[in-house]
Amino acid sequence: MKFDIVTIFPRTIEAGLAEGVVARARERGLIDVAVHDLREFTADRHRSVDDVPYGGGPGMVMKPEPLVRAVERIRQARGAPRVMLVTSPQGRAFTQAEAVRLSGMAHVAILCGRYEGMDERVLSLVDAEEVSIGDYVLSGGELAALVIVDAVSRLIPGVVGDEQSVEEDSFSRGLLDYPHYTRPAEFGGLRVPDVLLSGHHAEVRRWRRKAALARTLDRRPELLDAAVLDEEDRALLDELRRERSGRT
Ligand code: JAH
Repeated sequence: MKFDIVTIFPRTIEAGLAEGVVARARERGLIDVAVHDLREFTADRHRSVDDVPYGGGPGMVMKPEPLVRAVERIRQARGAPRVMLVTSPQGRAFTQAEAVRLSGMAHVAILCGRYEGMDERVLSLVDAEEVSIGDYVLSGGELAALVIVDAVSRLIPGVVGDEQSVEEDSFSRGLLDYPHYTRPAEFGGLRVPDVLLSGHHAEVRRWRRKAALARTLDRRPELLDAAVLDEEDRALLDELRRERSGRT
């Protein structure tokens, strides 16, 4: 899978790709990430990438010409990306489902916003989709682009060693993950739940499922509306709701 990232901070992107699962995927040729310095597509002697907003007001706006020239270069040199993303707080939510959709694309480009954002005409001219990784303001889209590359790359076969762990990841199942423990069995005065030491695999599965449901109910109850729950899950959830109403 090919990614192209356009940014005024190419070293920030390279630093974020330099280690870990994504770096290994890149070394192994499973993903091909090209990083493009937006200033290389400027035409003036100051290499300007921003300008004052029409209509006045605070801040600066990304100029359209360098962005469109960068996209033209990507198309010539690397082929036409199937999806063009702009990272922005105004975008629709980037979710695990969106990561799955993108992982089926051969080529994705990401334009990183800076300042107050980019000239709105760029979005229609390059046919871009605005995506947001969450409801907070960053200093620019670079960290959001790295988040997208990471979440999408892990879904490409071979990128993560253990396929089962990818399938069982939080959100792949629509629920939060259950608590994890490793040795020693007692630490800081806290014991690992006995059932996990028991070797009763069916009991372990049931405990984990209930713990995942309990966490989701406590922390992200809205996820339960969309989660696909089987009969056992619904019984466990009823049990939890009864336990909770009994205790308060
Ligand atoms: C901030 C341009 N949803 C995360 C996100 C993505 C991009 C930006 N902020 C948050 C951003 C300033 C300028 C983009």
